[in-house]
Amino acid sequence: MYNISTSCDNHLRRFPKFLSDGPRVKRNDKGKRRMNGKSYTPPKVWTWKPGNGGRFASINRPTAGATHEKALPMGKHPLQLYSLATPNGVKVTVMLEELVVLGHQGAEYDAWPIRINDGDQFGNGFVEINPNSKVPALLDRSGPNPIRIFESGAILLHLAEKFGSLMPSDPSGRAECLSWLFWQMGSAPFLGGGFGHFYAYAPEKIEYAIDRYAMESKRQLDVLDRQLAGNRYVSGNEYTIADIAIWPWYGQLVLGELYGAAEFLQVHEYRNVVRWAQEIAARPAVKRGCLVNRTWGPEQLPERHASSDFI
Ligand SMILES: N[C@@H](CCC(=O)N[C@@H](CS)C(=O)NCC(=O)O)C(=O)O
Repeated sequence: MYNISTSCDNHLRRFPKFLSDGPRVKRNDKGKRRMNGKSYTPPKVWTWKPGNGGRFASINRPTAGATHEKALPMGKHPLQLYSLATPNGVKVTVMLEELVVLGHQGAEYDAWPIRINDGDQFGNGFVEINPNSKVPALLDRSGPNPIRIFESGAILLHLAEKFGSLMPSDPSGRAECLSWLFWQMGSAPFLGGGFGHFYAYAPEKIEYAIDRYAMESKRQLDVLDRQLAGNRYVSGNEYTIADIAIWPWYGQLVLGELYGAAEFLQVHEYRNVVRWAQEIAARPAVKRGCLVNRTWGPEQLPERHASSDFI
């Protein structure tokens, strides 16, 4: 049993290994790296230098596929989730907790942690359900044949359609909801892989990269702020999978929970986004969803098998 009284904390800030300093290497083998102010001329052919990925060096590599044998655990519910409480993982646990709150018994699920810092995403069992080796991934065993679903947006859509919930059914509402869902899928990599990486994780601060992605992140926040000026939720007056997808990234950002960048990006200026983010953070299912598969910090719930796992 775990207490869920606190709100979602910054997922990445709590990963001790993500926060360890990356190497400050200086390489001149053919191409020159731009380290500590020196310019970089790419060589003719790029080669992988293990260890030069800064804070993510231990899990980044240029090839796909399994690196080791590791079977996935299996629980009793039809839905088996393999994930971690990162922003992409939280989308799915929030969705499932919302469905349970709505009374969908079939949405009860077993959630298993995939410890991405330890390389669990490269075990053969996980790679079978997500060839892209990233959390979250879902196995739906409710039909005659198990269905695997990877990519958080695809999982949200699968669950919304399966339970007929959290996505409008009229063509116009559905189109608006899906447009924002896919907006998130396309936009967040600029915030996470672009801004977050260069601002918080890269082994050196590169002004060009930080400027470029800070500008784009602020533009995206402005897109959301304008949309939320006239709408309670992102795709209208209904809470949908668009909100569930967008909140763990942009909601957490304006609540000061991502990358320690609230002041740098002056997130308080996006008042409609802040209002929306606070409203969503207060939802009981969101609080629970943020806790599931959390393997760090004072409150953890690495596995979830029943609603009674929460206090
Ligand atoms: N587009 C994917 C992104 C998933 C993703 O990037 N997951 C990260 C954690 S938030 C991950 O598993 N990283 C491990 C790795 O890159 O090896 C989705 O939305 O599901």
